[in-house]
Amino acid sequence: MKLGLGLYRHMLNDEYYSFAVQAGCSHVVVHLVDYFRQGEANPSQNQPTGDKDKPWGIAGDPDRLWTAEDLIGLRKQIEAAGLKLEAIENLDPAHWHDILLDGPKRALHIRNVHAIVRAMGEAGIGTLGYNFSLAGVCGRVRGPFARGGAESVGMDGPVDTPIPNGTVWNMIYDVNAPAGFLPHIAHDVLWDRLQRFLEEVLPVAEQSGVRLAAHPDDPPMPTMRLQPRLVYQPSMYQRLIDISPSPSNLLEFCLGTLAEMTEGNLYDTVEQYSAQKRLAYVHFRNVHGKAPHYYETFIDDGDIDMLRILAILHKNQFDGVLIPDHSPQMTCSAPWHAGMAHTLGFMRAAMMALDRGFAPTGA
Ligand SMILES: [Mn+2]
Repeated sequence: MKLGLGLYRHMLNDEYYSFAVQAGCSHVVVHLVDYFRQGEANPSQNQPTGDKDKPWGIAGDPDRLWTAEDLIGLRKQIEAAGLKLEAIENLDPAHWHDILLDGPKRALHIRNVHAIVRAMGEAGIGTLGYNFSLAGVCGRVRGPFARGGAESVGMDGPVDTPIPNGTVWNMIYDVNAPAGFLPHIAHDVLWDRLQRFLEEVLPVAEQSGVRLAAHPDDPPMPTMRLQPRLVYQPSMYQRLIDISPSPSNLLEFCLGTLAEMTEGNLYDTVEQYSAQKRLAYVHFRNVHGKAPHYYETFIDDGDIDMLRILAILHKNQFDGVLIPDHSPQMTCSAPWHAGMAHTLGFMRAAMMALDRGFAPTGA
């Protein structure tokens, strides 16, 4: 297993690459979507949070796709810093909103995703994380929930405010959209949209040597903002996998989100999907509680026995990348860095112990 760090778009520079190397990382996962653009409720030195029903920010330029040239430049910069570029996490709503919404630009947006996947293949970037969701990561609150009063993110109940027109995936893709709200759709309608997306994109992904990696719905609720969600219980990941046996149909395996789900046993879930070799990479995060009442914790302080998780991954010979996902903000002048350094130190120690044969009980 390999240690990685997820970096937001504004962190893609030598200062953050040095930080990752210093913390013992060999890999990075990059976000190219600027979640924080004009998002007043969304501080950039934290994970993107927005407010309970305020979006992260404004999506990118619909006409400016990520090109092979852009991506080759990024990969070279990261390699020059001594790291490997493992994955790009998330598509920009500006480039694919009508795939999610089944809107009039759907065919164009499928071509957009094909172009991005081909560019990634050309640049030698092998994994694209995505999150097939209308409401996106939304409806959460911030507060001093974690150990010692550290600022963390959580949920304090369902969020049923409707999604305004021009917004999807918690970002605004059309600032001039007419007043009104997204019409409600049924779960199976959204499953059908995902299936069509995979059927049209997986062949190009395979040809390009790119793996698609699906994040579960965060927070994992049957609906958020009156719209259905797809993977909100552990068993629903199997439905996604069963859509296609393609080697490019994989998971962005988020432990925190899986632990927030109300059904199933997390250790059985990790066993089930890692034994099938369907994990592209892992979000290594801990939480306390279950949706819709949970909060994110320090890595050593939540409901999940992270050592037991690592032992299961090790047993099933997972050799991919683990990244911290999120951490509470530590009280100091660099809250994000301190939280990440704490998490990475824990992960590195746990991985070293496992390599030396220390096995946690219960694995
Ligand atoms: Mn995650």
